[in-house]
Amino acid sequence: MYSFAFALLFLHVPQAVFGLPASSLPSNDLLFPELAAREDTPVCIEPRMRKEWRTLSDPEKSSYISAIQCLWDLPSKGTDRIPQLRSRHDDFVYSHLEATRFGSGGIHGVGVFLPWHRHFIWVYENALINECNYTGAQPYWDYSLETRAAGGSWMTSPLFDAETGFGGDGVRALGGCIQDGPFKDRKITLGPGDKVDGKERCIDRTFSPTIVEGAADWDSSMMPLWGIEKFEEFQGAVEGVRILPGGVMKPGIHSVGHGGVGGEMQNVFSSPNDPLFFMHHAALDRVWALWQSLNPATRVMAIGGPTGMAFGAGGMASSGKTTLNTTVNLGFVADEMPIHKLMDTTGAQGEGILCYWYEKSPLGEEDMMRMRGVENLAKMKPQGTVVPWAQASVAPFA
Ligand SMILES: [Cu+2]
Repeated sequence: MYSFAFALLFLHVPQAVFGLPASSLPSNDLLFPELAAREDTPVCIEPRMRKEWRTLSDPEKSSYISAIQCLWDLPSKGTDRIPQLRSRHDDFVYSHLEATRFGSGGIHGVGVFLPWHRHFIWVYENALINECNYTGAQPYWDYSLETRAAGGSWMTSPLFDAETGFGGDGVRALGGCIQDGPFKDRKITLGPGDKVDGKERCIDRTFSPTIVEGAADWDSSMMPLWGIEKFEEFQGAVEGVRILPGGVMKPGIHSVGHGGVGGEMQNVFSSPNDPLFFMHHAALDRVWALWQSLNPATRVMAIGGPTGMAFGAGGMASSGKTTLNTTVNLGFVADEMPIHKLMDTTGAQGEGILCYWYEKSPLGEEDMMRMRGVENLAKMKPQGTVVPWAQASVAPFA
């Protein structure tokens, strides 16, 4: 059936349809139009385009930051349940904090890790748009741009700009509190740990600038991800810490974001207190979406991993197996959602509810990976064994 949605999406990507080489595509084109342009797409006509932070104009950056401030200034919708919640932003922090508690199986090191955070970002993005009049999409962060190989560095990242970004490092002598940028005067109360005691503190950061080298560069860190075929193996590679032959630790990119920023971002429970959390998890979600797009037939609906983690004397024990019918629970900020509805960012498969895609990063290496083909990418599979993030959180790259 040639649906209206199908036709509209084709209008968005004429160059791709007529087979011009990828290099002639303007940067705002859909990278993988075939994913978005399936004719069975029921509701996703115009996917939100999530862009890399540095491709936003200054007014776009400032409108995103203002929308976050708005969530912080809006009242909580959950005070009937949790009287300590002080703002709408707190509602999201609490959602993550509560879901991280192991009594519910947790959301890290388990099969719901990627879909849970995907839904979380989606609901947060919806709140920015629907409750704070934000007209853009959730931006993402391409960590590979901060590596030497890409001519960048952590410390000069535009993400940390005091005027147009999220502000920079904390000052250790001042309790690690951030001293510049739009959030320097924000007081947070949820956490640390899963504490909900209403005690005020600052947003703190403790940068580990070297973390991106050897952990987020395109050639040695990102390329080996694409050829992994099994979902659990892919999740482990992005979420956990890889132990290479000889004992060298290579953090997955989930650890790069949390460990590189440090401070509140290192807090497994309350890290969404730092707005960089959402840039970071959009980055991770994009990597998952790119991985899915390389072999949509098998990867878009691929899920697995344990449903819960329990810490015991013998380390971690897992229980159950995550399936497409396992639900993702964000507490009071969203309806409970079966995973199958969250697998396809363009909503076409699995009765999907999502509708967004990621615009190409300025790095431009995605085209290269695309051209190599999955068979060739599979030869680059990563080395070593993986320790899940929840377990590795006792290590420096939590
Ligand atoms: Cu998390």
